Amino acid sequence: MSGPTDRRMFLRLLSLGITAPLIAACNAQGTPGMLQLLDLVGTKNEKLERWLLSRAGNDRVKPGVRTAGAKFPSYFISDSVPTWDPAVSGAWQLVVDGAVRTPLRLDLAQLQRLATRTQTVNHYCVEGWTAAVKFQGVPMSTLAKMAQPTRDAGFVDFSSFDEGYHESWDIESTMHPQTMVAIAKDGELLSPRYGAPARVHSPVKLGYKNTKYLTRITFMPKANGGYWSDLGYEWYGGT
Ligand SMILES: Nc1nc2c(c(=O)[nH]1)N[C@H]1C(S)=C(S)[C@@H](COP(=O)(O)O)O[C@H]1N2
Ligand SMILES: [Mo]
Repeated sequence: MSGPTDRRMFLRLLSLGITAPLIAACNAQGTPGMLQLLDLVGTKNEKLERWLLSRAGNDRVKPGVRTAGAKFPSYFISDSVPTWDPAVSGAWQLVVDGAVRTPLRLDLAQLQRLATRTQTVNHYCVEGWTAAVKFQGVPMSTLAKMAQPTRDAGFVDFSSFDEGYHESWDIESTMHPQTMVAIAKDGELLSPRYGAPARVHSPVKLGYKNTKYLTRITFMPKANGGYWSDLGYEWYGGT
């Protein structure tokens, strides 16, 4: 760490405590000193976060809070809205593979038939905003039941067609009842802004762990980082 900015940041971190949103994560980057510090805080934090997850019930939106609807922010790392073009790439499919007994290839119609869950939950972006959002989708536990992960599959990577954006997760968060592959928001199929045709969503992870423009779910014996995680944000990223 060096310089007055890092020092001020450090003091602010101390005063905020370790679970507060640290620095703008969606589109800004910290100085190298900041990132090292975040890494340190991250490792210490992970144990606590895992414990919190093991004790947590389901996320609930406070009574009276309305869903953000079209005001829900929209992020992607590509220069323009990532859009799947079947003429270029063929029909979109979601692949489930890796450490599983039954690899899957599902098209949107199949996912629609499996999309039994609708939930209004909070979305927590590390940048500091939280919004209520209504998603419909396939519980991750349903997909896992179909694919049958092997015993050593302690982690899952969610990857996308948005410039290779991906994030890997621990299996416990993946199997949380509120973790889903969402295909619809506010009763309509996802629009490209929000990650069409399918995206991960769960209130147990910070926004950046929720890969949009999903193409592949890979079960793995080891974590393999992620887009923001590799840039210094905490890998676990639990709420
Ligand atoms: N493919 C992809 N997924 C992504 C991102 C992204 O840039 N590309 N941004 C992440 C971040 S930082 C957040 S807060 C949420 C935002 O979801 P929204 O755009 O539907 O609000 O998506 C996450 N998933
Ligand atoms: Mo975010």
